[in-house]
Formats: sequence, structure tokens, C-alpha cells
Amino acid sequence: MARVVLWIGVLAVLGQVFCCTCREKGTCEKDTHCEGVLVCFDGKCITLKERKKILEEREEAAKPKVCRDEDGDGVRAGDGCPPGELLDCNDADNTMAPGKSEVCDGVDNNCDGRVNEGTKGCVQTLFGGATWGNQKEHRLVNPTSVLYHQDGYLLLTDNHHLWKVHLDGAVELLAGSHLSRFQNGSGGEVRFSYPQGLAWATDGNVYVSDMKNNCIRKVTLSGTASSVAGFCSNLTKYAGQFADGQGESARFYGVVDVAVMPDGSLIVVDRINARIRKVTADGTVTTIAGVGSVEVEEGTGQIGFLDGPAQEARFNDPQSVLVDYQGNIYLSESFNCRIRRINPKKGEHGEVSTLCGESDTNLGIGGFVDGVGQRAKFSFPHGMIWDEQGNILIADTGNAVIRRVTKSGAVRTLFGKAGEDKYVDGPIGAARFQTPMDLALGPNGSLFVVDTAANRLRWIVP
Ligand SMILES: [Ca+2]
Ligand SMILES: [Ca+2]
Ligand SMILES: [Ca+2]
Repeated sequence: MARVVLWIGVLAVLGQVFCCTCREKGTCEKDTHCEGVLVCFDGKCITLKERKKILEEREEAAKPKVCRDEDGDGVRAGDGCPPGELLDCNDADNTMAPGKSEVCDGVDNNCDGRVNEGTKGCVQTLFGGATWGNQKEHRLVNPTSVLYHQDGYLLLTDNHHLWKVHLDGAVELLAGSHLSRFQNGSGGEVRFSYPQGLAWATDGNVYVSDMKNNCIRKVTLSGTASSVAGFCSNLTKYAGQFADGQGESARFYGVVDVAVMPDGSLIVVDRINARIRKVTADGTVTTIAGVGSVEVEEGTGQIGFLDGPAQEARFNDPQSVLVDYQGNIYLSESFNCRIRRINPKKGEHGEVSTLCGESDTNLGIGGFVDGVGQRAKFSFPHGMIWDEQGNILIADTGNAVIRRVTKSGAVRTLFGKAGEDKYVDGPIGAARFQTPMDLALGPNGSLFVVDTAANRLRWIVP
């Protein structure tokens, strides 16, 4: 008996020794085989959190698969439906199913992944805000300017990209990357630094005012970028410079928009230099209006406001430029809350006047008033375009509305509601904008709006 007990004791000791040595590395049989707070689960040491996840996944997998039509619209949904079957995208809501007509409401009625696409009387988001199926991995961050091409697509700038956006919502990268640098080249090897402001060139390519690279670039429709005027660099040591001259010897500081004159020369909004510049076909850069930064009574470095002879005029935060067929130049001025006009043929070197708007020039406080000339008020106005009747449409960013300005300076609000700066798609009367910054005319009188803070390209279809 004692011998049997002894043998059992020896075997138990040996067993423990063998058990410890014969278990495969990384495996376990019980919690004491695992270090610290790890537990033994299915022969492996894992955390409690990992065990909880595995148990939940198993519970989910054990549930019976379903493929049912819950809302009775004839289209099924569920994880048990055979592959390839067109599924109801929300089987709890019978306004949504493949084959339904899209209507102007808050949902994707036809289950194509887009809400209110091109629906009449409606505002929709064409790109941004969410990653949709046909936009793949593309994400819109602080979009700034937009152009429409009659072939049915848009060019759109955001932080360091130039996007090509099709009307069905498909998006391609034309040039640029998420990196803020300077580099010419093609497609994804191109580098921009906060590009802002686009204009069609007479040869069908596009001009880009590359704000923090302080220069004007040209991009072909196949995405090849070259330099046009100014020394391109976003390095601090080249910031804050001003010089007229030829090509690379010219200096800009914070170029935010560009427009093409009837003679093919370019007008450039040199925002931080508070000057309006001109680039001729041979790359010569001159200053056509503005004296730059001047001292004012209260504090220094303010830029001020002064109409009159172009070479003595003062600007404060000019943002967007438009030209008409006679060569008159229109500027939206953010801090002065005004629309200014330059008539290059008046006086010795041209004359600057105010078309509409008024503000406390030192504080940059405008307001919101529809009216004519000085009675009208804006709040940080930005992008402008011509409508088909020759009026200016303007993104009044601070007021979160789109407004129309006639050539005699009468201002009327068309879309959005002042003071309600938020993103709301839906019927035009109920739609709201957050910070509209630029516009483009689209097909059939429709209008594209860059809603910067909402990270969206909006589409108004009247
Ligand atoms: Ca259904
Ligand atoms: Ca849809
Ligand atoms: Ca809808």
C-alpha cells in the first residue's frame, strides 16, 4: 500500500514536470499557465477583452441567417440573402429600396449610396462629408474653390489636392497629395500648399493660385503641373515678400485667386500684400492696384480702405476676382466686407470704386442687409461667378448665404439663411450652408457651392 502511494506521488511529480515541458510553446490548459491577468481560452493565453470579443462573435455567428422583406416593399434584406441579390438598403423604411425614385428628403431612396442625387428643387452633397461607394478612399478636407467644365465634371481644390468630380459622384485625383510642399510633375507626384482659386486658361488648361507656395501654377487636364509666375515655395524664409518682375523673380504673398482678362493676361489677388497683380503672356508681373500694407491711426500693419486712383487704393483681405468682357475687374474683400471694382481704363492708371457693401474698416464688421450699394451689407464675402444674366453670384461666407449682385450694385439673397450657418441638405428653401466659400454654374441653371467647414461640395438643382 505504502509503495502504491509512493508511486502515485512520484508519478504526480513527474506528471507536473512533463506537463510543463510537453505543452507546446504559447499554449495553455488553465489560467495559471498564463502570465499576469491573461486567461486561458481555447488553449491560448488572451486578455479578458479578447475573450469577450470572441464569445460575442461566436454568439453572432450562431444566430440563424435571415433574408426577409420586413417592410413589405417586395425587396429583401439580411445577412442570409444570396450573393448578387439587390438588397433593400433599409428594410425598416419602405421609402427606400433599389428601383425606387430618388426624392428630395433626408434619405437615399433608391439605395445607390447617394442622397438626393441631382433631384430637382433640391440641395445635395456631391462630394465629401462621408466616404461613399464610388468615392472610394477619397476624403475632402477644407475645400476652397471649384470650376465646372461643360463636359460634365468639376475641378475642386482642397488641402493640397486638385480633384476631378463627376456628376454621378465619382471622384479622381487630378494632381497633388495630402502633403503641403512644392513640386511640379504629374498626378500624385505634384505638390501644392493650400491651393485656393482656379480659372480656366484660354488653352483649356487650368490656372491654380497656390496660396502658401506664393505662386501661380498651370495644370493640364491630364494632371501635369508647371509654374507660371512667382517663386514657388512654402518655406518660411520666402514668405512675406513682394516684388514685381519676370517669372520666378516676381514675389507674391498669399495668392488666393486668379482670373483671365479678355487679352489673355492674368489678374492675381495677392491677398497678404494687399495688392492686385497682373501677369502678361511672357510672365511679366506688375502691380495694377493697391499700395500694400500701410500704417493707420490705431495700430500698425492694417491695410485699410481707400477708393480712387488704383495706385493709391487700399485693400483689406481681397479674396476673389472676376473680370468682365470689357476688362473691368471685380474683387470681393473679406475684411472690408465690400465688392470693389477696378476700371483699368479710367484715369491715368485705372480707378478703384466700391460696387456695394460697407463695414467698420478697422474691425472688419459688416452685417447682413439686402439693398443697393452702400446700404447692402456682407460678412466676409469670398467666391464670385457670373450668372447667365451678367449678375455676380457671391458666396457670402460669414452670413452663410449665396447672394446676387447686379451690375448696379443691388444685392439680394438667393440661397441659405443668414445666421443659420449649418449643413442641411434637402428642399432648396430648407437647405442651409455652413461656410460657403466658392461657386460654379452647373448644367440647367444649377449651382455648385464649396461649403468649406462642412467639408462638402454641395449641388443646388433649381
Ligand atoms: Ca424591403
Ligand atoms: Ca440615391
Ligand atoms: Ca432622397
